[in-house]
Amino acid sequence: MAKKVIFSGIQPSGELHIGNYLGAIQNWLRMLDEYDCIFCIVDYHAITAPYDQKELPQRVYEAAVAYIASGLVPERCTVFVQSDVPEHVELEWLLGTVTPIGDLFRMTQYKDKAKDFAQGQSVASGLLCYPILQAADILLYKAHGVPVGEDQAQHLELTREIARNFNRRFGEVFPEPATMLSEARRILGLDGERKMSKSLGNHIGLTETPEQIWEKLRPAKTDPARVRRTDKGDPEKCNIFTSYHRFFTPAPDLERCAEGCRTAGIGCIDCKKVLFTHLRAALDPIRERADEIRGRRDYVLDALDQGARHCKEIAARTIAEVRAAMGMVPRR
Ligand code: AQP
Repeated sequence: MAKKVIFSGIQPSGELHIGNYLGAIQNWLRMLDEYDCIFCIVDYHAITAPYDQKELPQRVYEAAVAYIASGLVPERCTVFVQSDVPEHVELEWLLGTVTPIGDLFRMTQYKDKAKDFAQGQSVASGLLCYPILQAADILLYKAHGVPVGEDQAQHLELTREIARNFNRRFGEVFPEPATMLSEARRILGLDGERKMSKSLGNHIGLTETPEQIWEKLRPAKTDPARVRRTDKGDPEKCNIFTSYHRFFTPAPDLERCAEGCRTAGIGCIDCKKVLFTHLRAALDPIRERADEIRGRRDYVLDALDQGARHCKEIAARTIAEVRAAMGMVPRR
């Protein structure tokens, strides 16, 4: 029996970070055997926010390197760049005809990201239509599930709504994809206040060196109650514990740090050193592999070409079906 299809993606809007890793990639890696997995580098999405076009090609390349270095290798899944399959944009347009505009304006990501446009600069309509493009990404492959972090749950709800609207109007074409939330639903940044994001400067990069990581980790906020080394704290109020330790540090060390925080038996710097050791155990192999494949440009580009060819075949079939359902039939 054919495996169920899983689709997901990350924007090449900056350096991939441990929020992307815990909220998306780690979850994807667990699905490689059970599902037919398609993972996209969503560059059409990345250009909906202000960006530098000179940097985009390198960002796309680095995202591909990070995917492959994390274990999303072409032998086990399909990795491709969104703009290599322009059918994504055609389907977005077609789905836009069954998407109420009010639904787009109520998306929290739209409201948050619209604020990033400078004062006086009008918000691009592409940002408003972002969730329709995301629905097109998923429905083009008739994906059964979409593994994402919590921030994307609202968009996934809208994707199902769009699929229902389409099916009701034009006949049963699309399955309704399930939201597959990761355990690490929303990793906060080093500021301890906002979601870790590529664009907020509050991230730990997936392929940063140990020196760069420690430089960021050492001064990062902990439980504000722990002003002096002898102050007792609450690990549940410490972002270092709830966002990072919890996911990277295995049981005996995790419990030792939590207890040490409650009793002031361990200082914040020593507690961070424990985390740093486990962070390195997870990230060193990814960085080393990235360093190795970064220079093997043909290997990386071949993987992306192979992915695009596979996706184009599926996309062409779906687009033909959608066009026919909507009355755009071949005239000869
Ligand atoms: N902090 C996070 N915690 C958990 N999951 C996260 N994801 C992103 N940040 C976190 C998950 O990663 C996948 C890809 O996200 P994306 O890069 O396409 O979009 P984003 O969420 O907008 O990522 P950033 O880093 O915040 O990018 P910018 O700064 O460019 O907007 C998704 O599954 C997401 O849930």
